[in-house]
Amino acid sequence: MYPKTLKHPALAPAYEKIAELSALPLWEILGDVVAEAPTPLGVPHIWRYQEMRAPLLDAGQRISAAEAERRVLALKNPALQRPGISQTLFAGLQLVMPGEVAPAHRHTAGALRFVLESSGGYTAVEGERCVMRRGDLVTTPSWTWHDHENTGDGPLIWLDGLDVPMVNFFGAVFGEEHPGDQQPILRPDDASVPRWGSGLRPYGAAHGKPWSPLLSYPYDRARAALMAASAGDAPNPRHGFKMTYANPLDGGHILPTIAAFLQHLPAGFETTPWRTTEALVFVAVEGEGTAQIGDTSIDFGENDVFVAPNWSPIRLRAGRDTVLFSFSDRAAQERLGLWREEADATP
Ligand code: 1HN
Repeated sequence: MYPKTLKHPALAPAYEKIAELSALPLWEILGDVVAEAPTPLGVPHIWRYQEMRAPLLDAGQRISAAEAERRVLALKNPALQRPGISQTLFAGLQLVMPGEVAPAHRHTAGALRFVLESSGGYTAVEGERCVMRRGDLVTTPSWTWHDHENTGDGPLIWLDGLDVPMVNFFGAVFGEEHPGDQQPILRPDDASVPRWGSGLRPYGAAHGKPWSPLLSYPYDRARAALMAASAGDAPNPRHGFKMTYANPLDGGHILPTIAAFLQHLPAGFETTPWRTTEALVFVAVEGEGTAQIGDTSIDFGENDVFVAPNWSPIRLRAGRDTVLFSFSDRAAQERLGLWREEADATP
């Protein structure tokens, strides 16, 4: 409870009496409570897709999606006790085998899915099937019904990103199963894409939710936007070419807690160091390169997932032309007025 060396050791007997009253002398611990700058929580780490895929597919033979409810290998930060990839974020690799359904449920935690391997399938969200092709981003916001189905003939694998640790921290965890395995479908597939993703807002209509009404951000559209920026703009020294997945109604983030990004680093491009209070999870969609995160150097290739803890200087270098998807807790931090960045951080 107290630091090893007390600032005022002569007061130790008095502190014992105070502790008996379930109280603490703040003057002994103030340096921990109000530090000058954040201490990174968790460590930089990479999960290589080819190493993760084998045990995931093995689980696919041993336990059904229905039995598992969610067949997910949770990516646990080696320096954290709880199953989070960072102090604030959950990440996992989920597998649905051909013909399988991961049954419908809902929970207060919000989620995104970034598709890594697919020959056909979808996530149904609130009566709408969001088709899952490689590179597609699908969201299942807080308390929305969602189920997954593989309609292809090969494994359907995606990266799950959830705000579970944040929701746990607030003690706001609720969840329930849907009465059916699959929810009723009310609209055409990917209906939210033409409805909300065409640069028009329905006149007078209010969405009224703290998340994007666009539930699917297909990769072909996202990549085309990124490459148009890349062809027309100068690269940002810290990010190369980087786009934010945006709520089309207000330009905000996709979810109230989680922000997502798509980034192009041309072959040979090296970013200058950058650090931010957000914890960032990256997955390489295309290409390969090196990430220097704090003191750790990470070589990444296609589908590898790596994490940069909060306030760790990040430097990215692309070996080949590289596209990175990333998500972070920045949306929550901005809403809370906490988000900060530092551009001249030395790694
Ligand atoms: C969940 O509901 C899903 O619906 C995936 O696919 C991962 C991790 C923690 C808690 C709930 C899903 C999850 C999860």
